[in-house]
Amino acid sequence: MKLIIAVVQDKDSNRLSEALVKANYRATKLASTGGFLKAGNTTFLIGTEDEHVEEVMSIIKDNCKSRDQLVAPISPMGGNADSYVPYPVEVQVGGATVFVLPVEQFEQY
Ligand code: 2BA
Ligand code: 2BA
Repeated sequence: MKLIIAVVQDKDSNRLSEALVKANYRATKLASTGGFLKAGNTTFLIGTEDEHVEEVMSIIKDNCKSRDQLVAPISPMGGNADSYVPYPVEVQVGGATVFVLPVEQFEQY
């Protein structure tokens, strides 16, 4: 068994959870925050058998889009003036950042 951890954009999270339910996969959604943008994103935990990992990965790929997002200028107030960025910078946020971990034990009580 594997645990798939997928960090996706909030905009894609409903579509992804619907697609997972439709394909009969179980998942847990956690509200999370990106360390860099400090904006909300969604982390999916999906526990599934090894032979289903590929299908889950393609469901994630098909339902999550990468987008450009503007990073607000960093305020010099109370911070280091050297790192002050006076203009918005655009970064590309990926459709999904996915980790696949082995599961040692799985129980449901
Ligand atoms: P939920 O996804 O809200 O599911 C609540 C209950 O609904 C489940 O109880 C199960 O009885 C049923 N259910 C869920 N998905 C289904 C499906 N595709 N078809 C038919 N019935 C379905 P539990 O199995 O005790 O799960 C309780 C909660 O534990 C789940 O809440 C989910 O948040 C988490 N969970 C369960 N299995 C998981 C897995 N393989 N990976 C990640 N999270 C899991
Ligand atoms: P954030 O940390 O808010 O990052 C959003 C986007 O900003 C990233 O998109 C990347 O394009 C850019 N970025 C992040 N850190 C950067 C840095 N130190 N310098 C320059 N640009 C940077 P993605 O790479 O697609 O990541 C989207 C979200 O996935 C991240 O949100 C984070 O929540 C999660 N993530 C990405 N890589 C991760 C990792 N190795 N471990 C844990 N979470 C990760």
